[in-house]
Amino acid sequence: MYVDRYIGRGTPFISRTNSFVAIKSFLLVLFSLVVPAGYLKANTQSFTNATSITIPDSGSGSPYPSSINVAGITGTITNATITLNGFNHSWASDVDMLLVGPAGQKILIVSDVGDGFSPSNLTLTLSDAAASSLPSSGAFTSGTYKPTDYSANPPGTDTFPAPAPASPYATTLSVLNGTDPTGTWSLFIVDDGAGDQGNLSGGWTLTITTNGPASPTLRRAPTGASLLSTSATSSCSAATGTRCPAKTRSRPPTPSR
Ligand SMILES: [Ca+2]
Ligand SMILES: [Ca+2]
Repeated sequence: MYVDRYIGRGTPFISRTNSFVAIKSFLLVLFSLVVPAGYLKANTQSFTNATSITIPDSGSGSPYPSSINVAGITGTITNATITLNGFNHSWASDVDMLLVGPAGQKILIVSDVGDGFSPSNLTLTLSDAAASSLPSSGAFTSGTYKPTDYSANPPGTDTFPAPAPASPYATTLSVLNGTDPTGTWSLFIVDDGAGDQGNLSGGWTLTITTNGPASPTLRRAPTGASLLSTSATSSCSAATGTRCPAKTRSRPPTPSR
C-alpha cells in the first residue's frame, strides 16, 4: 500500500528505492539458500581400480602395486577409508597389504588376519572409525573393520619387496588426515606363507573426505517458472537516475458506498 500510494502520486524515487531494497533482500535470501548448500556440504568422493589383483601362493601380488590416481578433489583429507572388493584366499593370514599415499604415507592396513580362514568373495572396508578389528584367527564376514595388523601370527613377518617403501609402517588411516589427496595411491599385496593363494577379484576403492569445497549444485528452476518477473531491477536505478519501465498495474475496483 505504501508503494502504491507513492506511485500514484508521482514520486517514483521512493517507490523505486523500496522496490530495489525488496528485490535485493530477495536475492540475498535466494543466494543464502542455494549457494552454501553446494559449497558447505561434506566433500566425499570414491575412486576405484576394479582390475583384479592376483595373490600368488607366495610372493608379491600382481599388479604390484595396484594404483589409483586421485584428481578433481580439493582441500585436505579429513577422513579416508579403503574397500577391498572380492577378497578370496584359501588361508587369509598369509596376506599382508600396504597402502601408500601420494605423499609417501605408508599404512599397514591388513596383516596376518584370520589364521586358518578361507575368505570367499568378501567386501571389506577398513576404517579407523569401525567398531572392531578383523580377528586374529578364524572366520570373518563382509563389513567394516579397523585396519588390523597381527604380525605375530604365522607366518609372521611382513616384508614388502621394492618398489614398496621400507618399514616402519603406520597402522591407522588417520596419518593421512591433513594431507593433499591428489596424486597416485598404491596398494601393495604380499603373500608370505608357502601354499594357499587368492585374489582381490574386484580390485579396491578409496573413499576420501576433504575439507575442500564441493562443486556447487546449481538448481534448475521448474519449467516455466520465473524467479524475477521484470528486468527493471538491472536496467534502472534511483542512484544513477536511469528510468524504470512504467509499471502496469490495475487498480482495485473502487468500493461502492
Ligand atoms: Ca600363501
Ligand atoms: Ca605377514
